[in-house]
Amino acid sequence: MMKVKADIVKYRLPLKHPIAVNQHSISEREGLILCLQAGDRFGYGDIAPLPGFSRETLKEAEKQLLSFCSAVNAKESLQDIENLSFLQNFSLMPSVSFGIESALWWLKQDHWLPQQPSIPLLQGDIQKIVDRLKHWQGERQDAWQGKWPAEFKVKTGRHLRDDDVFRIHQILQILPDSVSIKLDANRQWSFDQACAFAEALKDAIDVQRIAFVEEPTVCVDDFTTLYDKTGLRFALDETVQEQGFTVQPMSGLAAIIIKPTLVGGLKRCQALIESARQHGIRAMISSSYESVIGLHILYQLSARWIPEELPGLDTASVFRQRLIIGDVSASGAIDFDPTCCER
Ligand code: OSB
Ligand code: MG
Repeated sequence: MMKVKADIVKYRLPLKHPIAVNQHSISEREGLILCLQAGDRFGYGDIAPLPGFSRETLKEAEKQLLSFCSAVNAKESLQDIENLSFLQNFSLMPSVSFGIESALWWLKQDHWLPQQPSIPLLQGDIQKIVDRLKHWQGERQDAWQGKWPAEFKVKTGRHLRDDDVFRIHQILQILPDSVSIKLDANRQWSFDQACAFAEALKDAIDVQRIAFVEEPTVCVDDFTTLYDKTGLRFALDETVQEQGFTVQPMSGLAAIIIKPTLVGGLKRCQALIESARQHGIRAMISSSYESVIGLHILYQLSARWIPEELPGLDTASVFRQRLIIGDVSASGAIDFDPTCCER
């Protein structure tokens, strides 16, 4: 029987520019890495509540994680740990439950799947976006090697309505007809603004090229009304993070977005994906500014669970540091960059 050791590494990662997350502005990302070791095997989990999105704070998450570590260090084997009443209990905070379940999962992996590219996120200045897209096919350094992805993602709702329509119009004019875009309003529109946006959009472009808009307004009941009025399909993201959410078919519902850090453990995420599949609704994994450890887990889970969809994990470029030196090794071990973490 193999004894398992648990400890925690705290990290602090400066961002290249402050980012706005739901009325909060953050200039660095703080989190905890749960490190498990069993003989020569390692397992890591990333616990990083996102201010503005998570209900729990980092301090609260740390407290729960510390009691998990003490429980692990008092147990004899991995089997004992997986049977811990601690893990059966649903009161774990989402970020903690994601961290613990993924560290236990990581410990058991004997190989990694090749990393799929992620859906590119087009953010910020429209002129920069246009330049980037115009040079796309000449771009050879990234995962796309100059090929077009089937979809791009664009954030909306942060600009004036006409501005949003103009931006999307500009983007679609550069993209080949076969490429569509997903929008994300993060509940920033009122219902009237969302309708006005969709109507203006319909005048300018073929609305079928919009795969969906994530969370158009604060009220889920509006989404189907918006679809019935305008034909604009929608996806659920913040709604999926609410406690007790279950997948129910809704007219116009194209996809559910799963952010494991915010939704909770691997088991819950897998059940949501399964249930979306049964209803013929797309499901995709997406990030919430996790470190490269969290992103590695999300890439791997997406490739295993939803091989037919590319994940929405284009968030690594906001960080100034990578947290680890080199890549995750085949044995699962990693080397921390001591300049951004402490044990
Ligand atoms: O609303 O989808 C969001 C990142 C952090 C917090 C919220 C969101 C995001 C993203 C991640 O947009 C990227 C993606 O989903 O493609
Ligand atoms: Mg979203």
